[in-house]
Amino acid sequence: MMHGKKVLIVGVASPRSIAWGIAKAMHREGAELAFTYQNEKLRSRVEKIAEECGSELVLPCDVASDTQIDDVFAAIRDHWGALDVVVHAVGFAPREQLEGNFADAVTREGFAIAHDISAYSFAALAKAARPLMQGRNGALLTLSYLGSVRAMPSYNVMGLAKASLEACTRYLAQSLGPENIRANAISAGPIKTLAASGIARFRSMLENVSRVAPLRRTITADEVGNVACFLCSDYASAITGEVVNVDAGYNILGMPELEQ
Ligand code: NAD
Ligand code: 0WE
Repeated sequence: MMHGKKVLIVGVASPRSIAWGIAKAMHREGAELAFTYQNEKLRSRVEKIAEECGSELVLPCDVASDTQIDDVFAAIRDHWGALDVVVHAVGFAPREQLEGNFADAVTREGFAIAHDISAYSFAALAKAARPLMQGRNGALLTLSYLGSVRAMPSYNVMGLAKASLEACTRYLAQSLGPENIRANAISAGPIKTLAASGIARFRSMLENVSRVAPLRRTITADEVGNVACFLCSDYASAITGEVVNVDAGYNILGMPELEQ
């Protein structure tokens, strides 16, 4: 599905990362991959994972830094000369933002950090990738969550940042569509990754999904990977600005079926 496509994956932190499920699926479908890591602590992990996909390009990138972003795309330009796909699987808010009641937790600084790292960074990567994506069927992909459109306990300011990220997907689609660059998002159901570790009652959220979702189960990073391949492949050449739910059907419910 992705034969010969040159793909940059941003957001691998562990073998459980959604970005890793996407990378494996894209590698299986014939893509060439480059990876970034957030900091030196994560470097060796990402290098090991990249090796499994035959990837030679592993670059540092904290998305809070404009110069690190520029350096990533300069390295890709030197190595590949062009780029087909960018996968953005990055989200962050200060830990205290994800605890308790929204109005108690939210602060100006927490709001700014959540939006900078989780939403602006998608636009920043798109801006930097743009010159390398000219004259090809370019595709940008990000990861969102249902907390963008529904109020959820504890997700708090991340819900606002994901709403901004989804709007960013639509504005990028409008902005870059004339250059045949598409932008889409996958809204994934909850998965136990590093970003989910330490979230209070995450286990009971997973159990709730398994009980009430139409498919009566949670989803896997590999399943997100398959949809990601489709959206970034030429099979999805007319889909842009879309948010695709990959959540075992959870989002369509008005009321869960009552247990007997
Ligand atoms: P993860 O912890 O494996 O990945 C999060 C990534 O964000 C890590 O690789 C981390 O290094 C990166 N990151 C954070 N701050 C960064 C920064 N300043 N610069 C560069 N990278 C930074 O967790 P995940 O669940 O795979 O998360 C990936 C994406 O999927 C996130 O956008 C998350 O919001 C989204 N998502 C997760 C779930 C879930 O339940 N796990 C559900 C829906 C959407
Ligand atoms: O987007 C996310 C989580 C993103 C996230 C996770 C952390 C943990 C570590 C952002 N910032 C941080 N900051 C940290 O310090 N998800 C979709 C997973 C998630 O997180 C929740 C959820 C779900 C689902 C938080 C509360 C409620 C539900």
